[in-house]
Amino acid sequence: WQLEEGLHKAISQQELELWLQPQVTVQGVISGAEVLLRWQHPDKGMISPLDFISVAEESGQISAIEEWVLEETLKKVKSWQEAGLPKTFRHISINISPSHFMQADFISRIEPILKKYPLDNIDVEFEITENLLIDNFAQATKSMKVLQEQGISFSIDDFGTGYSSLRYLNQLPINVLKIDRYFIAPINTLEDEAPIVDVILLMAKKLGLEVIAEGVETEVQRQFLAERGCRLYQGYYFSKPLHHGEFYAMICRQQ
Ligand code: G
Ligand code: G
Ligand code: MN
Ligand code: NA
Repeated sequence: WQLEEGLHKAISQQELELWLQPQVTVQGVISGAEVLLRWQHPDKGMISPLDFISVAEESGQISAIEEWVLEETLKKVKSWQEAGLPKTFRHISINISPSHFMQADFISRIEPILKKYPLDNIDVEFEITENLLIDNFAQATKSMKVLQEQGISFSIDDFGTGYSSLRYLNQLPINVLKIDRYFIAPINTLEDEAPIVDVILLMAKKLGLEVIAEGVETEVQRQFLAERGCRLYQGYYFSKPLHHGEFYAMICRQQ
């Protein structure tokens, strides 16, 4: 079967689903979520974005998919706000593929979606990668500044695993560094050493950036990070990504 053709159908026949993974504060409150796309294929079952995002990038369907993700996310959060959403829920982040971000009409296609669903008191954050910034510094800078004026904030996904140029950190409107789970996974005891994690936390503090640790799977890891001043976590220890309906039920229960 042809994944690329199937993907075309997935968009038009609403086989794509929003799943969300909670982001949790040091006080144990869900303050935000990352949107993670799922493809529920009628015959093949659930297909992971790992298997179809790269195909969508190559076939040019990534922009249609991520525009859908953005619009559905804003629509959903708006409806949650109307139905009642805890005030502690403050931000939602969406992954943006570099090949989508760098398209010439990216901004002109995103703007109407943002205007259509303005959200009060909730930050909309785009997760981008270091490589996007380094490969396209000038154009990415321009786009980020325009989007920042529309209220978008930015996080660097998988921080520490891309090319390491640091100049973008204080020249671009970046709000959050997401420490890649690769650096969290080896932490087994409170006595372990994690020099890269220490350096990222120190650098973020100096630059006034927030940090989210990704891939937090154990209480030891959570505590290790908390002791070093990291106050936001995402990972299986708190929750796997949940279907949007299940996520909303969970956040309402927490209240
Ligand atoms: O949980 P997980 O299997 O959801 O995600 C696998 C990978 O797919 C992750 O790297 C995640 O960032 C990526 N991903 C999930 N949703 C999207 C999306 O909407 N756009 C892009 N570009 N990547 C996504
Ligand atoms: O690349 P990005 O960081 O956007 O992708 C998030 C990916 O990490 C998703 O595939 C998500 O399901 C996965 N993930 C989230 N929490 C954990 C975790 O605690 N452990 C592991 N191994 N993967 C996780
Ligand atoms: Mn991400
Ligand atoms: Na990541």
